[in-house]
Amino acid sequence: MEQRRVFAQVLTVETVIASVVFLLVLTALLYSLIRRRAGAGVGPSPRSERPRLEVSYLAALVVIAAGLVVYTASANDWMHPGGDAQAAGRGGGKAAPVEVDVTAFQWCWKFTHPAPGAHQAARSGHGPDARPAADAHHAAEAHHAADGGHGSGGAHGQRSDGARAATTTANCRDGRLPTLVVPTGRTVRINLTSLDVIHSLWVPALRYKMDAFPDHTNSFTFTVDKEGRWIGRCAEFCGDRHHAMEFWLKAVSPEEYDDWVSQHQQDGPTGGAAA
Ligand SMILES: [Cu+2]
Repeated sequence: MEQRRVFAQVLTVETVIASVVFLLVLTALLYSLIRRRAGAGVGPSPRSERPRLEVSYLAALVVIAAGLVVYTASANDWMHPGGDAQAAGRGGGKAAPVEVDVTAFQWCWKFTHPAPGAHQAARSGHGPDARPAADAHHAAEAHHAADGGHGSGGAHGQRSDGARAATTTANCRDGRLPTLVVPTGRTVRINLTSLDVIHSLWVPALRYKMDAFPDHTNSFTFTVDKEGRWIGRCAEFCGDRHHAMEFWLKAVSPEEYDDWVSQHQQDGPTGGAAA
């Protein structure tokens, strides 16, 4: 919920500053309208320009705008650290983050929870080429599940690159939404990509939002500190069924999460989306 707190603060500061600027402009406008209205007996000013006044309000606006940009960008950077800071899972304890690969597709979502350690092995063992290959494999499966029309939140394990992953998907039709299960109190790293066009993962209540691009993986980390269930949706218009492209984000206790993952791993590939 750290992200919700930080972004609520950013929004509050921006709203207050914007309101003050709006009120100042409105007041100046009303003042000049009333003061110089017809019948008030005040003629036009003989001066055509006021360079000092103009430069000073220009400077004030530049300072405000620059301050807002720096403040917003640094809050965003704090919530979405890159490079070494991200590798260390900043903001959520020292333990390795729980990884979830999220794949957006027209028009639903797929969540893959790799077996612990699978990501590290893939990164050090096969280099950057390992992920696109794995994603292409996921891609075929996700389309299969979506086209089959029976992916009602079904889950199954799979054995890509030797490690068993727990996967959930659905087709986002007739209320069949997939659920992204995460543990409370642990850093979760989402690795987000798309199979086709640009989508955007958005959980309005928690202020999580990140674009999903084809042939590219965006990552962000977050920690949910209480159990609950929140609706998530696609925030980037992506075609016919964009409006229906929703999912649930569900936070459960770490014990429940571990049970959930091992149960869905044990289901094996045959316990698939048809269940
Ligand atoms: Cu979409």
